Amino acid sequence: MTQNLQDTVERRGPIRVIGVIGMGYVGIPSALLFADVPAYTKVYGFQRDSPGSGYKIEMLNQGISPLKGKEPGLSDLLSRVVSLGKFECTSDFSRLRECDAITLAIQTPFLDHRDLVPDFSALFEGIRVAGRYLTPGTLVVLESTITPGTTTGVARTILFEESGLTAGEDFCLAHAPERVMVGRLLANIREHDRIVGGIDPVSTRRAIELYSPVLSTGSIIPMSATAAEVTKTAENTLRDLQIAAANQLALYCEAMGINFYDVRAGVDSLKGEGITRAMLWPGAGVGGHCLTKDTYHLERGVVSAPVAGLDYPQGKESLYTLARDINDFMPKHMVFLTRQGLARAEKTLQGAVIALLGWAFLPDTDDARNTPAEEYYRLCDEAGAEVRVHDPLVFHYPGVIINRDINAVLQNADAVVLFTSHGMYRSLSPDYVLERVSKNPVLVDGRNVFDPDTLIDAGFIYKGIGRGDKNYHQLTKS
Ligand code: SAJ
Repeated sequence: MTQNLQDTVERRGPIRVIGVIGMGYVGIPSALLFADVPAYTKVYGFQRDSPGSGYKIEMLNQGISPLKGKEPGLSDLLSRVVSLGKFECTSDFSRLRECDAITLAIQTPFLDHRDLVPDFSALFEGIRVAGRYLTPGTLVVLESTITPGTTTGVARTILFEESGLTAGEDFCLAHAPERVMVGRLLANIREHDRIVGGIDPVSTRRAIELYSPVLSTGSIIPMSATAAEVTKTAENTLRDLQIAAANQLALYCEAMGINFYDVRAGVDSLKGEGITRAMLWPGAGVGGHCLTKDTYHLERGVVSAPVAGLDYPQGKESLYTLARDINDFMPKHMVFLTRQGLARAEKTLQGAVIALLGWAFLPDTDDARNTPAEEYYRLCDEAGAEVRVHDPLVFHYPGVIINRDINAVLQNADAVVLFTSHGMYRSLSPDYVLERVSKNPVLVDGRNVFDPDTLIDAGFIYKGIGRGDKNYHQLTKS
C-alpha cells in the first residue's frame, strides 16, 4: 500500500509549508531553522493560547524569544524569519490544513516514574489536533521523547480516529527525536546527527526530505520508527548507566579507603584499538529531565510493545533501573557523609545548620528540574537539621527558600555541602568560608570541586564522594 502513499506524496509535491506544534525549547529553534530554508515558503508555530503559555504567541510574532537563558543566534534568526514573513506563531490550528509537514515537540514527563506511566496527555492532545486538520500526503513527525511503540501504536490510532486517514497509506508518519541541550539549541539541531524513523520507507524518505536542509555538519541516520524511539531512550539510559557505574565504583573506593580519581585515571589509561572505558564522573546525584525519565520510557517500551517474549535472566532486575536506583541513592549517600562528618565534631543532624551550595542540576545553569539536591534537603529536614540553600542562578523553587546571599547561608553553618559545581563555588577560599561557619566545620564535596588537603589543613572535617583516601583524615584543629 506504500505505492498509494508514494503516489499521494508525489501528487502533493515537495514540502513547502511546515507546521510545528509546541513552542517550547525544542519547537521554537526547530521552526526557525525550517523557516531559514529557502525552499520552505512558510512555517507556522502552533501554540495554544492558554493562560500559562499563550504569551509566547505575541512575543514570537514580535521577534522576541520567550526562551530563558542565552541561546546563541536564536534571537537574530527569529527576527530575520519574522521580518521576512517566513515564520508566524498562531493559535489557529486550522492552518494545519495548509501544512505539507507537521512536527510535534511536546514534553512527555513522568508524573511519578515509580509507576512507569508517563504523562502523554499534552502530546496526545497535540496529535489529536494534528489529526483533526490532517490532509492526504502530509508528513507527521513526533519529536518528543516517547515510549518505544508509541509512533506505530497510539499515535497512528489517534490520527486515524481524528482524520479517517491511515498512516502509511494516506499520509506519512515518523519519529525524529530531539537531541537538544539548552544553551546550544540551534547548534545541536544543525550539528548533531538526526535519527529519522518512518513507519514505512516512504515516510522515512519524506522525513529525510524535511530535515536534510536544516543540518550543517550533522547527517541523517534513517531507521524504523520504533528503532528511532529506542535509540533516543537508549542513548540517555546508557549515559545514566555509565554514571551509575562511576557512582558505584566511587562508593567502593570510599569503603576501601582509596581515591576513586586515581582508579579512574588508571582505568582510563587502558588505550588501544577498539579499547575504551569512557568512564564518567561520580557525584551527588543525577538530575534533569532526560536521564531521570528516559530509562523508564525504554523499560516501558519493552513491556508494552513486545513483538516477541523478552528472554532475560529469571527474576533479575533490569540493569538500567538498578542504575537509576544507584544514581538516586547518591543524595542519600551525601546525607551519610554529612552525618559522618558531623559525628567527628560530636554533632548530629538534629539541630545542625547545613549550608547547601547548589540547587541547579547542572553547573552554571538555572535549570533545577529533578535536582538531586531536593532529596538531600528533604532527608536532612526530616532529620531535624536546618538546611539553608544557596544557588547563584536558581532563585525560585516550589517549597524551598533559595538564598541569594552566600554569607547568610554560611553564617554559623555546621556543615557546608556542595551539590552543584557552579563556577562561583570553585573560587571560594577556605578562609572566606571559615570566617563565617561554626567551629570544626564539615565540608562535604559532592562534585570533587575542592582539594581535600587544602581544606583539611585549614581545619575542615572533609568528606568527598569517592575520596576514601581522605574521608578519615586526622583532625588538624580542635
Ligand atoms: N552527571 C554526573 N556525572 C557525569 C555526568 C553527569 O553525575 O559524569 C549528572 C549531572 O550532574 C546532572 C545529570 O547527571 O545532574 C545529567 O547530566 P547530563 O550532562 O547528562 O545533562 P542532561 O541531563 O541535560 O543530558 C543531556 C542529554 N541530551 C539530550 O537528551 C538531548 C544527554 O543525552 C546528553 O548526553 C547530555 O545532555 C550531554 O552530554 O550534554
